Amino acid sequence: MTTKFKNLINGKWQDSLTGESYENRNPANWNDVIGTFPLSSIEDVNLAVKSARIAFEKWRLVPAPARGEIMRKIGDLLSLRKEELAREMTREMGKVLAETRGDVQEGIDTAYYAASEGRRLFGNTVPSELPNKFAMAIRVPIGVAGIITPWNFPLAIPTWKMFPAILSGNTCVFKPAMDTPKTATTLVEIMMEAGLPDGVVNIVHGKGSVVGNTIVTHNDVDLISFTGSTLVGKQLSKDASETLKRVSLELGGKNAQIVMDDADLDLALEGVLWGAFGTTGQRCTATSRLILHEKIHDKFLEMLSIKTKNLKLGDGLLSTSDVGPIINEAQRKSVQKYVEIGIKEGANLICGGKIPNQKELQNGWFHEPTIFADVKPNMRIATEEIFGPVLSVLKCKSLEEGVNLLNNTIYGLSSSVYTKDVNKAFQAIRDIQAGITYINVPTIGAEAHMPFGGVKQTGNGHREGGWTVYDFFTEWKAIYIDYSGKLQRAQIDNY
Ligand code: UN1
Repeated sequence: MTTKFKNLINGKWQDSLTGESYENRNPANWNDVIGTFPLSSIEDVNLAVKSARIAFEKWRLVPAPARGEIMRKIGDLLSLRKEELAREMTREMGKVLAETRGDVQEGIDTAYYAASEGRRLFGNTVPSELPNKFAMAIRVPIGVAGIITPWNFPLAIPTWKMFPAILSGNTCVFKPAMDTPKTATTLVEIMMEAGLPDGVVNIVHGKGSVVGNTIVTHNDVDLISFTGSTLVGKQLSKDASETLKRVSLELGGKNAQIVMDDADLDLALEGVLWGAFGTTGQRCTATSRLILHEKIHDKFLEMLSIKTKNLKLGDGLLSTSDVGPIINEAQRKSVQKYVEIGIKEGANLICGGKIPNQKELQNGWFHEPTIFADVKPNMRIATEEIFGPVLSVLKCKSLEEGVNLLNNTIYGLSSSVYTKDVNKAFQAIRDIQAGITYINVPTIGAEAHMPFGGVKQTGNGHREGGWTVYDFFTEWKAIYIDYSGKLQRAQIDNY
């Protein structure tokens, strides 16, 4: 019997009003059905928003340190269930166990950070320009947050958004990706078990075009935090503008790693393998371009292609697997399309490029790790986000040229430079246009307590993570208290 999962609205697990549902299957073995999930309607979202709105009126009054206590409990429960959650996540979206364990750990780190922020949420006190007058600014919660998340970090990304939102005193309507509803459901169960009052978190499953769109355009939703493609982000931003809600967008990337001629090549090699093929290349922070200094180009490419051919594709639950499947059929088709485009554009396919033919991989959405060399800067495979295991290799003569190539993109999320020369490293840090720059570290591996986000068309200027995300989830209120007992006019009586 297939397990039937539900929405959570106002503390009650319930079917969608439509009664319709969809199946969620394992991408490494599509005969493995994880469960069915509701295909919810506009009306389901309306109920969830209403419940979040009502809950907000009480939740905003709970002291932030008390909200933080619940966050600590959530962190404890996630820690206790880390292994179970990691296995469930691998089954649901394919990445290998080491990575899904990391994903859960990122959620745990975010919970404990939020718990500690409950005793900070600092405001400012400043001197008033008038005597016997006091001035301060405090952070206040905003209201109902719409949380719309992708499948590639099915636990970490929802926690990046919901934990700071809730710690700050907001309530949430959460719409997870259709490919990862199970991990999202377990997360919400844990949040409720930790003691969140009914309605503080609500989960509504279903399509972006129905559930997502209703949240984004809803009059009673005050802010939206979205991670996904640039295409969807642009449309979402337009749709949300009608109600002037606050929107945080975390969108695409075309991240590059530069390897200079003085770099530790073995270290750079490990880095690019992890950056390009970790999560099967399906990260917004994935390394999708490699820029090699001409002096080490041929040697490094040779080392890289040997290692890449040795990567073992397989079910992420097996300890022998290095690289799991792609998330679904449409995404694998899109990767295949880009391989064809690369070949047509005249790039040199040096390894991979195919659907593997091993028997044990035939029921999953696997695709070989793929490398194109001799890629020119304006080819589509050098400029468009592929979101799969495809790496485009370019050549540079100097750091300046390498950085220019790296910056030659509409995106600006993550970036990496391998060099032993400290002067070059600082020059790169200064000139690279990206929200994140790593030196001698691959493009992936952001830590939960640091700002996360990108420049250019990767986002709209907000940051997740660390202390910076609290600027998004709170509003500033300026407060003046005059204890002089008379009318004092600022800018007038003091001059
Ligand atoms: C994403 O790619 O969508 O730095 C998020 C990293 C992870 C988060 C990635 N900690 O790659």
